[in-house]
Amino acid sequence: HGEFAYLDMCRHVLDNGFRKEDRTGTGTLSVFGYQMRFDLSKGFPLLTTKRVPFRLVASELLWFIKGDTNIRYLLQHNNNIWNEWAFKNWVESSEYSGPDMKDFGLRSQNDEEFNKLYQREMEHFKERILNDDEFAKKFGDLGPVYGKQWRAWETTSGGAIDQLKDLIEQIKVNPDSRRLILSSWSPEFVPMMGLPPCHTLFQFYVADGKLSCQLYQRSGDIFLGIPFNIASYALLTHLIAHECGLSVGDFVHTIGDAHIYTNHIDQITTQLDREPRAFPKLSLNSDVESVFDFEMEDIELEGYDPHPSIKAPVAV
Ligand code: DHF
Ligand code: TMP
Repeated sequence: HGEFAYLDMCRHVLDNGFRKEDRTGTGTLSVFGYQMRFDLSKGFPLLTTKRVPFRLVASELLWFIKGDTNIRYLLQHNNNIWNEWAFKNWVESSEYSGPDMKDFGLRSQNDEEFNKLYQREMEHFKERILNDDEFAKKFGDLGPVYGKQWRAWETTSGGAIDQLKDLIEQIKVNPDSRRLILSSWSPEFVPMMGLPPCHTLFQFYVADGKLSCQLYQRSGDIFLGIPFNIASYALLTHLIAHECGLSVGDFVHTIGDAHIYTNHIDQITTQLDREPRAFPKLSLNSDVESVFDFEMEDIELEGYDPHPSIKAPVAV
């Protein structure tokens, strides 16, 4: 079963990871350099040993594809996965005058009184992003993150490169190319990003009528981020293959710092006790041709029957 690629990595990091402190103050078990491979023709690699909310994976990917960097689109799709990083900019800005939210990520986990205060501020923040255009423009934007680098990479001459459009074109006209690469890592802009890109660079490859994708992810949160990242790149590969008239090959996932946060160990242990079930199947609306025209209702999963979801706090 394809899911063992992921479960084996969890086991490997639990058994061999170094105890390593990290930016968020949480602490991790970590290894450097790990690779997984998923054969996309054998089913869609959405984990079944816990429920992974596919709707959130898909709306995040469409958000990248649109070139959007503002969380407003995500909130309009009931997707809250990027809220903390926009909220952080807001509460650290000079315009914020509410209760002190310093270290809200850690404090909301350890202090129930503070957590209530934080939840209230976050609700208020979301409401303003959705309803106040000026506010959303200023504080909903995460900076020049994925969407910007994928669709409008700034050049020294003041132009912009649509890396995703160029990549798809190259896959069509030059499928044997060894340069089918998209990079989100722009050293000039990294300091301005809400979070420097975790999925840093990816490459496509065509052989035998099949499209494969390899991702280099510099940093991977094994319990929360990676299940999303696997599904997201699997979906991207399907969308591009669909437009290019190719079938899907492998998704190769290469990770730099692959870590389990110490407050996710119980959750991973629970997950490892479960038997994987059959992967679901992805079904795309055949009336839509271009990757750039897909909407949520054009993307459907069939036969997803996972074990129950497992909650865990995200390290901010
Ligand atoms: N920071 C950290 N520390 N880990 C991450 O995985 C991460 N991912 C980011 C941004 N910053 C990050 C963007 N992607 C969740 C999943 C992906 C993601 C952010 C958050 C997450 O919390 N997933 C929950 C469900 C969330 C929900 O239902 O709203 C899960 O159980 O999968
Ligand atoms: P870092 O910038 O200090 O590496 O922190 C980023 C954290 O977010 C790290 O735990 C990796 C995780 N992450 C993912 O695993 N996947 C993602 O897609 C994103 C955005 C973050």
